Amino acid sequence: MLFQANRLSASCVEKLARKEAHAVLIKGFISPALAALLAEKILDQGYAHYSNAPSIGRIGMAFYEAEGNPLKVATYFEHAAKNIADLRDRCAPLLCPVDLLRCALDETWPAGAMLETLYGQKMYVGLSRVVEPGVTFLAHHDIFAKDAPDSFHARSLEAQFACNVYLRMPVDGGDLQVWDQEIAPDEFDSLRQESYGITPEQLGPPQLRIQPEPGDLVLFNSRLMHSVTSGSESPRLSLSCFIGYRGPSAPLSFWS
Ligand SMILES: O=C(O)CCC(=O)C(=O)O
Ligand SMILES: [Fe+2]
Repeated sequence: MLFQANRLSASCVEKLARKEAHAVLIKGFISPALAALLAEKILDQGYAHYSNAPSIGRIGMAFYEAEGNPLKVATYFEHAAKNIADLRDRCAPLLCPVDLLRCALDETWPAGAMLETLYGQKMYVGLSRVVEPGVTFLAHHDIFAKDAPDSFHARSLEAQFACNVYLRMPVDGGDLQVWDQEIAPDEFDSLRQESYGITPEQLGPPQLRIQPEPGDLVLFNSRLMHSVTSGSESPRLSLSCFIGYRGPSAPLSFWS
């Protein structure tokens, strides 16, 4: 089920946590005009590609990319603060939507919302993700404890939500698909083999298909299988992070 709200509130988070909604859509979290200006500024300075999903462009480094490799984990933390500042700088003097998201959730969630800490270090938040026309973002799940299996803190999450602010969308496609299906980590790893994901066809029809527009915010349960359909003509740009949920009286946390 998709829950649509006019603004981000505690009830959006509660609906996801109680599994009453698979996803929450907030239309116009920022204005389409601001989204267009930000997209231009962010892409202006170029971008790289995921080391473990080379068809997808990104600015910043996702924790998922470290794949538990101690040197890569060290690199991730080394660049965390600088990468947060880099997105803010690219947006300046305009508002950085990830900062708005962090404030909005802190203001609405009774226990507050803060940057995630792992191994005693502050994490990075605010990955810019670019999907080129014709590229399908394969079906996958995102589970923090899988990326940091040795961390009690990562394992203590009750739920994990993916959170995306869309800045630029292709002419057609670029839809987010969510399946009402969780696959156990080991089983998914044997299905995907060397790839980061599996073809959406392997899962049958999705439960939800969301066509975000520039400026929209979508939150969804990231443990459910999800994918992005290929788009036409122009690249798709979104700002992406995760929100960690540890129960109704614990702070929410942010990381990428
Ligand atoms: O870009 C999207 O719509 C979703 C991408 C995704 O896989 C995620 O946010 O975890
Ligand atoms: Fe994902």
